[in-house]
Amino acid sequence: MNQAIPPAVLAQREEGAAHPHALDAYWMPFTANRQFKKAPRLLAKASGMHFWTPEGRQVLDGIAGLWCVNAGHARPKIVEAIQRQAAELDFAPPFNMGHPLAFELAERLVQITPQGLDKVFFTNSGSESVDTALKMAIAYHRARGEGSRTRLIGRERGYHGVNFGGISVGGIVANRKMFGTLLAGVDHIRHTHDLARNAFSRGVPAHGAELADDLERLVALHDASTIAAVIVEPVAGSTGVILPPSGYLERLRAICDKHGILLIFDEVITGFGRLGAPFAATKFGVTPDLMTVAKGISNGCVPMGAVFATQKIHDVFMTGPEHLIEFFHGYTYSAHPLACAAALGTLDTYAEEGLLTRGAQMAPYFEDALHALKGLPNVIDVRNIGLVGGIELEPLPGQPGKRAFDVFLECWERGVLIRTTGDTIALSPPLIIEKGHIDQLVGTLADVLKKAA
Ligand code: PXG
Repeated sequence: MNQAIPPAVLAQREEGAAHPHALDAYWMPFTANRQFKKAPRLLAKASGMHFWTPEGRQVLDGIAGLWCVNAGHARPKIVEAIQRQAAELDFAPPFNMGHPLAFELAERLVQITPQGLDKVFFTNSGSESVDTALKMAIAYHRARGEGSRTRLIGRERGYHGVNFGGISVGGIVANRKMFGTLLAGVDHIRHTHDLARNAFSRGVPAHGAELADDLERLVALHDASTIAAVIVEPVAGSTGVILPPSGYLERLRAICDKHGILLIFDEVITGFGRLGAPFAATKFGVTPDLMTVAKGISNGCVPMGAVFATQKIHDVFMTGPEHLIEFFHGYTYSAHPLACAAALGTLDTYAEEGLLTRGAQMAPYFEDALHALKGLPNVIDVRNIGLVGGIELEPLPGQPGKRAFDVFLECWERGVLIRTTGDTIALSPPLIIEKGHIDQLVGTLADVLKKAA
């Protein structure tokens, strides 16, 4: 066999085996590769609230991995479920075939989703969920006989993953600079970030519900008959922890209803207990027509995402000859058995420990700890909801993002993992967090902010 492999390739492989920690081959996602490879930050083990480096240094996880490990790391029920499933049924084709766990998981999920969201379509990530939901919205209108509704509306500063649909409805400048013209027929309403009126709000800010009326402006411009859907994150995470102003989501819902536009909530980070309720939709009492999730659905242990749809949307597809595919979409790994097993273990863990609402109990303590950072050098805003925190810093002149990134590096040195986006520090700890962890997390941050001044 080896004879078929060119000697140069073999030599390279031997080199790789001789240097298992060589960093060259791996092109890292959303990372400053050259900077990282000069001073790598490696994680080798995780349990509960902590990571450990290969050298055995303990690091407190202040961001639930990446907003996903909501039940904490290496939870026994989830680990066992994955192990068992790998030996039992490693893969089953999801097209034309099914396996029992997929159906069981779907039934379990719709028990905790907001009422009305009764159908589940499985994907493997948040990005895939978003593009699936956008396609569903367009196809729904077409199936109803309103094929002119193809326009998609997002929001400035929105983040909806990295696929072409998601970056088109998203409102991130870097995507527009790097990836060309994106999807046609997309427009955006204004974002709701308003430091002048809302800085240091506790929970949802008071000002800005009227920003939902921006949708009326786009309806006046494009006409409702061309608009399929509006997609927003109920609470935006990736672009700096931006909360919906009081009354904003209700108003958006009302305007969508008035014009027959579908409302999509992207709950990839807000789903599964992050805000102290099972979903943001539950928390705010506003139910979308479609809801995208990922991350916490499987506690981040095996990639998985999903789109929830109303019965009404689903049923519009269920016409025509019964032998034909109703929704021409799906992934090889939709409802992967390992992901389903992980998700069922995750739901059990959430239920047993009350994690989908535990954030509400811990939120007042978290809020007080965060708002004690007010007055520290360069802190221009503190925002919080459930177990999400945002601390916005005054940018260094001419070097946006640098001040917050330096804080990230120093926290890492001190054994605390945080996340930064621009000059905002984002905190989203596992929902099993205890008060002592909050003290360590925010205390370390306070020390670093004082030292960095
Ligand atoms: N929608 C939202 C609202 C997200 O937050 C995605 C879609 C895409 O999910 P996938 O699974 O395709 O990555 C996300 C992802 C951060 C950060 O630092 C957040 C995400 C991803 C990476 C970093 O805030 N969210």
